[in-house]
Amino acid sequence: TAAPPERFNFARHLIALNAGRAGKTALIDDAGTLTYGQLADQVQRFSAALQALGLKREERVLLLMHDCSDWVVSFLGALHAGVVPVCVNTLLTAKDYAYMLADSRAQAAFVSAALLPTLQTALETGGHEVKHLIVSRAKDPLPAGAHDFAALASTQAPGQDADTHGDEPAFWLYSSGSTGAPKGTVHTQSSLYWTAELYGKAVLGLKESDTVFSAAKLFFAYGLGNGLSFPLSVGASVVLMAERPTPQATFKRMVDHQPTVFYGAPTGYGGMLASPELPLRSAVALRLCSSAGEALPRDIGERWTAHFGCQIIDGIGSTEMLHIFLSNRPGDVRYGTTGKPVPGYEVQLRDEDGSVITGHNMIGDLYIQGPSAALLYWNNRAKSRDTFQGAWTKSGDKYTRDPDGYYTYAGRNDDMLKVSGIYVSPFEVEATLVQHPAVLEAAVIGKTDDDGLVKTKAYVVLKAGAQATEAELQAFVKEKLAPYKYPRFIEFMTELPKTATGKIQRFKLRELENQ
Ligand code: 3SK
Repeated sequence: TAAPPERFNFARHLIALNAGRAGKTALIDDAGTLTYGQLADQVQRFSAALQALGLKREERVLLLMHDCSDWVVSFLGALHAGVVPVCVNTLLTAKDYAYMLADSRAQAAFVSAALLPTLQTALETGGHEVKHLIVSRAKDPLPAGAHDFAALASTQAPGQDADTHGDEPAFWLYSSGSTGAPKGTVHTQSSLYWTAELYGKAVLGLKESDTVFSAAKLFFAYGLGNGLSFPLSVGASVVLMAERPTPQATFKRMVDHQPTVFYGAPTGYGGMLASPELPLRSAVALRLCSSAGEALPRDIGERWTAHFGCQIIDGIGSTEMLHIFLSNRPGDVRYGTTGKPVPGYEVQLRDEDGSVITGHNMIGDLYIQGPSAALLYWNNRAKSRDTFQGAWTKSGDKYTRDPDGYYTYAGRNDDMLKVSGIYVSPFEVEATLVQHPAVLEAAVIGKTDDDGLVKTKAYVVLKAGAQATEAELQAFVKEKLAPYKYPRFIEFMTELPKTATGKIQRFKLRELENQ
């Protein structure tokens, strides 16, 4: 694959690439469609509008929006202007956004009208002010001084792009760890190019004739490639959905818009297979499906293929590497494994001493080398050094490799849990549970359900004489943290297993679970 030129702007690159497709549908969202010509026009106008507002190259802007064409225009418009979008999860709390605003020192925020109240709480309570608030798809009058997204873009003539360097910080994604605050992961203009070339084109084989649909939202690294950089790099059409990817909502898009490529996570595939509304094979147009976020259980892959006649390409990526670096291939799928390294990336398994494992079926820590690695974590030198080790990036995952070269997931080497494809820190959930007046102690572990998927389970010891129900504690966590972090199961105990020094023995709880 040819390297991008030294001066490289990903938005400019896409506009040039699709110049001959002005009349072709680029984006289909819940409100309508945008052609490639309209998309290029809106991106260049929005870029000019940002510059007219006084936003400068390298300044950060918060992007907090539900998936729709405005998300794509905001992202590419900012990149075009050299302004750096900080793309954040729409499921978080005002406290989380307050942290991200202050950490990134965002100078503006692009926000969906439905998310404006949460953002306003973050701005009021967090102490970091933005100079401009740009609201997408507002039905009610805007707060004083705020701009309407559509009006703002339409008032400007299309602007000139910032002639950025390919290695210039272009956008951030927040990555969470088992302890500490989320880390602003700084990506370059060229990392989007590399993932589209190495994975979207070379592995998935996306084509101009495809219509793609991703249940994973654009604010996830997985969704950003799936629904933006990959399809727009081949001139394909993209279906965008603002609502939660329930089976019903997903089926509706599959039937109404006939996507040929679908991207999801194992929990979503499991939920769809279990749904009585699962459409017939003849009602959809799927030719290829992709999975990431957590290891795809073999049974789910096999049942999906038996029903729809198309394979699920399971891979693993990371926010740090931007997309998938280890994957199955169309025509070479071994369900139950994560496949082989994606050409253009090198992977190593290392033992506890850091030596590279050359043997087979031995568990090692997974390290990756490739051109889409992030530059660093913002404001966090210690964690940057620990993760970005020269050319190599530590993934935090454990893997084995079989004699045929296929890799199989063997867990995390920290305590992070992946639930429905999203990281959850057990410590954060425990720290929240013990804030409940009835809870003395709590320990959270991953429990594998009947589908082979990991769910959070909390073991809870109540204070003497206190009472609480499972539902009450679940609601308590949902109220304090992003709701997806609530423990799916709670078991009450009289005491937790501990070492002589009082440390909770989580492994004993895991053993209990897997008996
Ligand atoms: O979860 C994954 O495997 C993944 C895939 C692509 C991009 C980002 C991530 C975290």
